[in-house]
Amino acid sequence: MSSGDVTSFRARRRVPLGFLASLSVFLLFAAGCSGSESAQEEAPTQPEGTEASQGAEEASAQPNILFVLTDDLDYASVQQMPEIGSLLAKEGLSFEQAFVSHPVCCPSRATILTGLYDHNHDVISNNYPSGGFEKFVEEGHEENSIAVGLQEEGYQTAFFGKYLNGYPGGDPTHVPPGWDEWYGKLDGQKLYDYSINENGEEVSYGSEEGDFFTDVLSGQATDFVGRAAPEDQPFFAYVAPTAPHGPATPAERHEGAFAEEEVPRPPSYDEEDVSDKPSPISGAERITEEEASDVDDYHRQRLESMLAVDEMVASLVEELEAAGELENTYIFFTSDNGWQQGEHRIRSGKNRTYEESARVPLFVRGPGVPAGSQVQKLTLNTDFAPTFAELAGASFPADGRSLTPLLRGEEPSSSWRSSVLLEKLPQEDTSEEEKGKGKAKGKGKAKGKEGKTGAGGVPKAGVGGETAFEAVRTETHKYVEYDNGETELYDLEADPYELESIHESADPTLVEDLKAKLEALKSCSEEGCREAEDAP
Ligand SMILES: [Ca+2]
Ligand SMILES: [Ca+2]
Repeated sequence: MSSGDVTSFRARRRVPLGFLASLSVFLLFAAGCSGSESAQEEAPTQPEGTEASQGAEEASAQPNILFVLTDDLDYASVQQMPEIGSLLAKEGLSFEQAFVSHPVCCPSRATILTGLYDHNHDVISNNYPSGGFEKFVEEGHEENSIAVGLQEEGYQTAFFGKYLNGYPGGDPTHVPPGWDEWYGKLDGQKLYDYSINENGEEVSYGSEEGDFFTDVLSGQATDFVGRAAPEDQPFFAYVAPTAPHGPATPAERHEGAFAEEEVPRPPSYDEEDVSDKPSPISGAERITEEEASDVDDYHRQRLESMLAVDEMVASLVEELEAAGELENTYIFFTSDNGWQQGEHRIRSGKNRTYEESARVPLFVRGPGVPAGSQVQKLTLNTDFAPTFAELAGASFPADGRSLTPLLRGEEPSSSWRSSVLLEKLPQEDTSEEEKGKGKAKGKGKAKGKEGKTGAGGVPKAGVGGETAFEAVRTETHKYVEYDNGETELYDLEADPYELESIHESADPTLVEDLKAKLEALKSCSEEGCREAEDAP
């Protein structure tokens, strides 16, 4: 992609990208030096042919990056995945306070690709004109995504799975700039009878067992890793399954695997007293037995649908190991948003400020990453792009920050953030996903394979439309301002399940302090965001 194709707004953002680093890579390649081991500018030049043996011990200057992004996976559910547990959590870091700023698909994915908060990337919902794929294109983000940045740094880049809601717009052969290989899923969330845009060619899949999307995705991603890992050129693979998002169809071999499972019942499940809560939660009915059964059914489906993702992770790790590149690869595993399943009487859904929506799983393993450790520092989905850039030896202008000091198990030299902004800005349109929230989805499709259990699809939310919000989540508190003027405040140390909003009874000094923090974050940009997040 030449810089002439870039809009001026984004072109401005591109300038600081580490072009010197990529120049040095180019010169080293041109001089016949072998690849990524030699790319670190200050490292002594390695004699040719030593990479394979060294790769097992330390990261090269440009390690491979494998990013696995699930869809609507909540923190509690991932703990039940055996391979992810043993291969990622036990072998890497678990980020225990990982959040997404706007807990819904498209805005979160736009944040991941740009490193920007919603108020800066302006893709604020799943649907055009306030959001969606077309808005992302219109804003010029495709030409300036982290993929473009990494490609410019010498990475071989590949995309697999769910891109942005509304993709591909009018052109099912559209391949965004920045990707050397592209396997973009078409036909929304369907796991049978869908197509994939495979490097500009629309390929259809049917309804046989072998067409199950997560398995097809796993095959394509594993194949790429098998081809790319032995090469000197480092790779960046973005692998985005649609599980466990509705219709949450399990692979046939996994049906019934969680037959005995029930949704966790934390104290916030079917919250006894919601009089402390803003509307519409304060008007929500208690969860009936029948509804609880639907919520449990759907939870089982979600867990079962995740098992194919769990196997995919094992397949990718195995392929990296076989190529001798496992110790030269950072593997990130996370989700675009969390999921409500009965907490605060919300039977299903996301796009809320509550922990179940905004908190996501995040595991990272890779060279120098302490195995089996936990990080309690606040991280956000704005951090991925700058982290990937720094791992590649470059920088990327973003609202977030690089997680690399945390990946090394170090205390960051400068201060770390003590707060993050959660934001759902007012929008003129309502997304299909939100409209559909009250309906059961995924019934009887694809010869009965999709959503065939019980009620079929997503349980009704049981709670009315969601109000726009801006909120600050600190290490100890969450303060929310809703678009309709209501507020909400939790002391997360005393009340981790968010059972009692203290917005009326809290010390006014505390409220003023949180208000000021939120004001500073609402319209922040880049360094301004980091300063606002770091404020004590
Ligand atoms: Ca999602
Ligand atoms: Ca309550």
